[in-house]
Amino acid sequence: MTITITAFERSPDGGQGLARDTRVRWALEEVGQPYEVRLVSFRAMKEPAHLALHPFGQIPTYEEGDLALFETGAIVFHIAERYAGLLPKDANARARAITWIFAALNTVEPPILELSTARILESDKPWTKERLPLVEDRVRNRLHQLSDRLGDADWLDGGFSAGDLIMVSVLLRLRSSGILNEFPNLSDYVARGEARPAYKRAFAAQAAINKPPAG
Ligand SMILES: N[C@@H](CCC(=O)N[C@@H](CS)C(=O)NCC(=O)O)C(=O)O
Repeated sequence: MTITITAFERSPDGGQGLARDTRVRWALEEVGQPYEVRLVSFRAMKEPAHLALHPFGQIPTYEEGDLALFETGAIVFHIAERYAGLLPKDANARARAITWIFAALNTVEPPILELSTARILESDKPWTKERLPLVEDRVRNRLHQLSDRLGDADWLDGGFSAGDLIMVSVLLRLRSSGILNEFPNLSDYVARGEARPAYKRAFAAQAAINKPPAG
């Protein structure tokens, strides 16, 4: 059955791989499933055809036969459940790996997104200078806790799992802030994720679409 995902026609990050279709591409590469990509413009994302797939008018979406999904956590979880390679077989280890998907999205990603909002969307506000250190410290607090848990392990719970895939994807968004470098074991963890051949293929595929025009 053909799998089709949606991605930005032109990603605002210019191909740094931070748009969330990269997570889905990565998961599909890890499990060895081919996929097609439908590119959508910002305008098309808010029109009825796309809203029928994604109620919030965002990317990515995922279509497979008569199944249509949105939300990267749900999409990656679905891929990991349907195809082997991203979740352990042992029931308890599987439940823990799934827990890390939720932890990445519900506990680690929110302060990171708040930081992006403060740095990018609110940079011109008079109160941003005062607020930014507070937001950065909220991120640091989470990273301290995550760093303590990871310790010197390669992955969060045994072998690489969908939980690591989402956690690395979430942490990648922090790189430009410099905060990730304050936690060497986390920046090594992210580098390990990026070194995976499946990640490299996913990154290259989205970069190919978002390359700035020549000249
Ligand atoms: N929680 C959603 C977030 C999706 C999301 O924020 N997508 C961004 C691209 S990475 C988007 O479509 N932004 C454009 C918009 O919201 O209009 C998920 O994980 O799938």
